[in-house]
This record gives sequence, structure tokens and C-alpha cells, in this order.
Amino acid sequence: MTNLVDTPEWRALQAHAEALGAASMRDLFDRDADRFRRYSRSAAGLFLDFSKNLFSDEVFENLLGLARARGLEARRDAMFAGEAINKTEGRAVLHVALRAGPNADYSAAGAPVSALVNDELARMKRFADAVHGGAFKGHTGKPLTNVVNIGIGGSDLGPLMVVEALRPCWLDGRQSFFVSNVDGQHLVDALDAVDPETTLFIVASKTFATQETLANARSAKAWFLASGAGEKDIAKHFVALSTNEAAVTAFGIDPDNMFRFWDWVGGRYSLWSAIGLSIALQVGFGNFEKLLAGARAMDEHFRAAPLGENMPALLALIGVWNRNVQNIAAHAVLPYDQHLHRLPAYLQQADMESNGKGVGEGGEPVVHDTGPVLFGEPGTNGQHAFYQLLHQGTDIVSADFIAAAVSASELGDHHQMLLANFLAQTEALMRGKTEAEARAELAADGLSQPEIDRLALHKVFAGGRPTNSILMERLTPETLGALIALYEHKIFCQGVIWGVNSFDQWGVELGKALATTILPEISALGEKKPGGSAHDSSTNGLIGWINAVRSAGS
Ligand code: G6Q
Repeated sequence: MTNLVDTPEWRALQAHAEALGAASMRDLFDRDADRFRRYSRSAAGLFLDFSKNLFSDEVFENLLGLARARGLEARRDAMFAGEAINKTEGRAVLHVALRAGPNADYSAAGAPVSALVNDELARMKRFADAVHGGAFKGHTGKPLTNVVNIGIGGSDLGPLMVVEALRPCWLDGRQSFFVSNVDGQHLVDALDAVDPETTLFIVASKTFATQETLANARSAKAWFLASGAGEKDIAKHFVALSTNEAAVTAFGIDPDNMFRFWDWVGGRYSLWSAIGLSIALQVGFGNFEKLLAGARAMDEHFRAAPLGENMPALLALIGVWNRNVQNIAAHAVLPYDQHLHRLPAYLQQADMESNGKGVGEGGEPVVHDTGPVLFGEPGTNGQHAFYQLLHQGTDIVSADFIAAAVSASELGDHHQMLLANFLAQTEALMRGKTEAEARAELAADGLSQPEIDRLALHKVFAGGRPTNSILMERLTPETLGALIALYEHKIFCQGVIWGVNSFDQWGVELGKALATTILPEISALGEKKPGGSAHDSSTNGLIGWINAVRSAGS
């Protein structure tokens, strides 16, 4: 395929950017009263307004042309057809098959998978119902009311984010804890809060070979046995979510207590699979099914809608425009919903691990920018923290603002205040404030001319800062499912346009391998060990500093 930067569509976009020149977003809105209607779309219970981005009609048409030229529709169809589009790992990418419903008929690289998916969902349902109904109890006969999910990365961030987001659906008397960090304090904090007799440990690991997860799982098992339970009781308190039955068995978990998924489920796309068991336990299997149904609605939209109406494709194309033509290197995700407080962290992995790539699918270096730095916090908290930079910083940051029109907890006028802040921020970022407006305001406040001269520039907002607004009626399992699927497909579309494989993650390997080398060089507490000698002077020196402190046994 032609290099992205050599395509006529790419060159045309650069030319359009020049033609847009000094046009401000304000001008675009002033010139076209219909801009909001023309640049907003609805799908699967979500409403997207992307009109507050600095693009013209010509740019919009050209972006659609770019998507066609990059073969986006054919690549999308190849993903849904279960072709091995994750080429570096030789795998299909079929998270859509996990939420396709009872009548689906998906195949991964030619092998049917839908029956496997539905059987595993049925097993999960039976298990969740048995835990909830008390048929599956702890070894002393008490109901299992606490879940400790032990996993990391894709085996942690998705279920954690969803469980937090669906707080209004939590079943009475149930609590979930998510332990990911190999920092022992994370596990200790969770264990301090639970009773071994009423706790179910879920060891979530696709490979069942992840250092952090296995270390946490071993320590959890030791804690459980130390509480007076026997080896035979492990079957009542430990289940595994994995693709690796041999490793699960070797760890001591009965294969009957293992819920399976498959190599065509990427870790960061796995919350729809057995990895979602902790979700089903906390909110009920019915709500887990609704989450899948919401994602399915977005999948159906993504699969069928023409590009100009296709919400994930449009979100992706606007992102490409901002990243590659407007040279915006950072993107903020700003949910105006406290229950979505882990969404930015979840999307950080989904987006940055998928598209933070410098090598193209064919092994060639990419010669254009790829995924932006992604960060975020819920509104309104972020407004009192980093929004200063969004409004007046020297770097432009694009942003997605996300909110529900109706809150699950309508408390007085809190939700109106929340929504007013959402709208005010997107309006301010778009319009800005000119120097003339700033001066007029200061004069209206009665300031003297010298004071106005001193403060005027501090009060100027350049505006023209691009935002998307994503709205839904309410945050429900269905709309949450659709929202997550929207982002998954956006990420896929951007990977196609940038020509990178969004489904591998070789960049996480080097640090893992070096940690294995360094581990034996770190002193146990009270153990005398020298500093490092096999590394650079900084790494050697840091090992020496740490070992000096630890060997003193403090
Ligand atoms: C996700 C990544 C990564 C993975 C973790 C946990 O796409 O592959 O975040 O999910 O490293 O891996 P395991 O589930 O195999 O323990």
C-alpha cells in the first residue's frame, strides 16, 4: 500500500489546512448556523457532536476520501470476518464475536467460535447465579460476598472501569476489589478488608504467565491457607480466567473452576470475555448481558453505516486530522460523570498500547505521527487542576467531553451544575476570548487603564481548541457498552489509517525482560548485596543505593 504521506488524499488535507489558514472556529460557526446539525451523529444510544473541531466541509469530504483510500471498509470487514489481521502475532481480532448474541456465527481464521463463546457465557452465568444464590459457597458454608480480582493491564483495567461505572447496578451486600500492582501493598490493602471465609479470588490472566499476577495470586493463596483453610478448600475460593489450562492446573486451580477465552481476544479488548466475570458477579449476569448488548449495537452500526454516518470512523478521522494535520500531540478524555472516573485510565491503555507505534504493519518505520498522549480526569475536578493548560497553554490539546443528560443520582441541582460546566468548557475552548473582549470586561468591572493594560493579555483565551461532545440519555450497562465499543472501533480505524497493527504490544517487552535480569540483583531486606555492575552507571548506582538501604534491614 502507498505510504500514507504519499497519498493524494493526505496531500490534499495539508493543502486544505493551509486554505483554512487563520479561520477560527468562531468564524466557522458564525458562517454556518447549521454546523451543529451537519456535524453531529447518533448511534447505539450515543450522540456525538464533533462540530467544535477546526475543519471545513472540504476537509470533511477529504477525510472520508482518506478512509476509503486506506481501505478502511475492507479492513473492517476483514476484522468481522475473523481474518488474522493481527499479523505480527498471526491472530484474528474478534472481540466483536464475544458480544454478538446467541444467534451469531463468527469464525476466527476459519474455525467457528460462536458456539464456544456462548457455552462459556452460559458457564459464567451458571457460576454467577450459583454464587449469588448461595449454591456455590465458601468452605465454611458462608456465602461468597467479596471478590478479589487479581490481574493486570487488560485483565484488570476493563473490569475495574466497568464495575466502577455501573455502581448503581451493584448487587446488595457485594464488594469487589481489584489487585493489579506487584507492589505488595495493593494486595495487603485488599486482604485487610476481606474475610477469607467469604472471599472469592479470581485470578485473571490470559497467558497465566504474568509476573505480577502470579506473584499476587501465590501470596493470596498463601494468605488463604494461613487462615486455616486446607488445599482442598482452594476449589471453593479460587477461580481462573485464562487461555492456558496447563498453567492454571499447575497453579493448583481445578480446570472446572476455569473460565476460558481464546488467543483471538486481545488483553485490552477482553472485558467482554471470561475476563468480565468480576463484572457479572458485582452487577449480576443480566447487567453484564446488557453491557454486551450495548456494545453489539455499536458493532452493528460500525459494520453497516456508511463512512459519513459512521460514528467510530468519524471520531477516528477527526482524531487523525487533529493529530497529523493540526499537530496536536495530546488528547484528553473528560467524563463529566464520577462513575466513569477510571475511563481515562482504561482508554490510556486501549489507545496508547494499540496505536503508540513507530513501525508500520509491513515492518517499515512510519514517517508520520501516530497515537497521541492520552490522559484525563472526571469533570468538574479537572477544571480545578489541568484545564488551565487546555485553555491557555502553549500546546493545543484536543478533548472528548462525555456526559449523561440524566444522572442515576439526581441530587438537587447538582446534575444541572455538572452539565452547565461541561457545556461552558466546550464553548470556552471553542470561542476563547479576544483581547478586545477582555479589555471591555475589565473596563466594565471598573478597572483603571493601567490595570487593564497590565491584566488584559492574561485574560485572553485563544479559543479554537478542538473538542468532541459525547452524550447519552443515562449511563446504563447498554450505553456504557456502546461507549467502550465506540472507542475500540475508533482505535481500530486510526490504526488502519496510520498503517500500524493496533493489536500487538511489542513495546512492553524490553522493560519486562530487563526486570527479570535485575530482580536477583535486588537485596532482600537485611541481606548484604553489592551494587550493580552489569548496567550503565546510573542503573548500577541506583541498585547500589537501594541495596545499601535494604541490606541495613530498615
Ligand atoms: C493488553 C496487554 C496487556 C495484558 C497484561 C496482562 O492488551 O496484552 O495489558 O493484558 O500484560 O496479561 P495476562 O492477562 O496474560 O496476565
